[in-house]
Amino acid sequence: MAFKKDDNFGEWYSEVVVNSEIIEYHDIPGCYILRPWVMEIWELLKEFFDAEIKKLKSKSYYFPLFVTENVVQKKDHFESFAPEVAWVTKTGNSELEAPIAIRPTSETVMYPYFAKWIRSHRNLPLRCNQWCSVVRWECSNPIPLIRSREFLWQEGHTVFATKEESDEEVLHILELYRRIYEEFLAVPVSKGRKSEMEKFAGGLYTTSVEAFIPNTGRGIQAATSNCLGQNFAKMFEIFFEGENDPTQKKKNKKDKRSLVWQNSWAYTTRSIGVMVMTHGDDKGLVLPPRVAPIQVIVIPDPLLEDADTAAIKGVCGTIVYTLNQAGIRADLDARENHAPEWKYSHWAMKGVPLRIEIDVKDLANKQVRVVRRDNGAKVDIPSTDLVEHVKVLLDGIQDSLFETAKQKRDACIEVVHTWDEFTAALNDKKLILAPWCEEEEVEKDVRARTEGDLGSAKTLCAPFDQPDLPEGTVCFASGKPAKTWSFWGRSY
Ligand code: 87F
Repeated sequence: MAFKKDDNFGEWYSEVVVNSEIIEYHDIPGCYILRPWVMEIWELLKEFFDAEIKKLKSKSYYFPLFVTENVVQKKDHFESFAPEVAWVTKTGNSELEAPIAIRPTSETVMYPYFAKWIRSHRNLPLRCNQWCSVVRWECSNPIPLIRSREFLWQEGHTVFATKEESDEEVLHILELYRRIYEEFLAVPVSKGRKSEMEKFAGGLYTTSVEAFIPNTGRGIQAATSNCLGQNFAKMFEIFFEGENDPTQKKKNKKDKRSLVWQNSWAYTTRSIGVMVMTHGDDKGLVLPPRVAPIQVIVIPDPLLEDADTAAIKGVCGTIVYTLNQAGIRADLDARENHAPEWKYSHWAMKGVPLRIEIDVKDLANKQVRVVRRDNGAKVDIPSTDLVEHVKVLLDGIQDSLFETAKQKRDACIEVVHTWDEFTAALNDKKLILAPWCEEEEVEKDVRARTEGDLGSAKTLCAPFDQPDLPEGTVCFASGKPAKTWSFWGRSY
């Protein structure tokens, strides 16, 4: 590695994602090739999340990549996003009569069909999820996995008869997102509610999990779960005929139909970028065991004589087999064109949590040497109870990566009460927790007053986990009575 994480974080990140073989740059700026090492991580996350939402009776769909023109432009809510929409204007040599948009998100593709499919309360809830890629032609500086012009995500779109069901699901999904980050990627996040300025404009309210990158002092939206209320139902005329329920609000007195309640929620391959930024070090990637495509790499050590070679390779093969049988993702690197030291740094670069080395001496002692990627600790373990030891080590690495990341993140949180404390903390790359009046004008004003080369400060979320807000506490920016504690900072 030519760059160090603490010296030049941006260059370090670009180097890590390429050298660890997760990303290759493409000739179109902002577009990247996702190689097997990152696709396997994505698939492990997908396996967990897909199984969880299927327990909630979510069904898989696939809607077209293309959106007609009027559908993107007529809806006010998407107007602000318009500059990021990519268009197809030509097929072969002929101009299209009407340009076709490439989906930046699928509301306008899906909801006309929801209106068609939903007739009565018997059609509800409708729970739809698709795994796909979307295109947002961003012009700000792209970062692999973090801000790319095409990215992979899941988008869930659900429809309910009541607000209660909708509210409950928003939080259930948000908890799944927290688990993806904290239990799989070992990245600490805060659950909370987005401000009026930062929420999805088309919806009623937006909840999110927010992560923080200490090196750059930037917050990053890690995933969102939106309650859309009935806004889209009105726009797309999605009604259902209920049972005779006098409490249900009707469009008009004669109308037996009610508007549906909707949610939408998504997380993307950005999650893996956040994980790389959080745990990576000057030797490369550091993977949490639960998402590591290979959890244990077994490397035979220098071979002296033919007899030793065969014996060592044999033992290595048996170890891999035994670990695999126990459900551990282990693999053997038996390549003869590379020295063991080369293999050590290769697998360190790729972030494999544990490496097992075996040499002649180990062979004789019926033991193996196990080396941790996260802290370099080495232990000699009897071959006989390897499986148990490896399981304990992998769990230990998973916990320790999370704890270390959480300590680093927590050390960045700064509670401020005044504007001066706020700007000082911002310059200090802190994750700021401040009492706020929750007025949109004040957030606009904070953005304007902090504008500069690094971008302006904005709210990340109002964490659900609120500290005490004593009577009389005032907003750090406006001096008006504070309504909530909110996280502020620069962000990705
Ligand atoms: C960019 C271009 C066009 C974000 C965009 O949060 C439209 C959009 O609608 C856009 N960038 N958004 C908001 C996406 C909202 C919503 N979509 C479904 C979600 C969850 C998944």
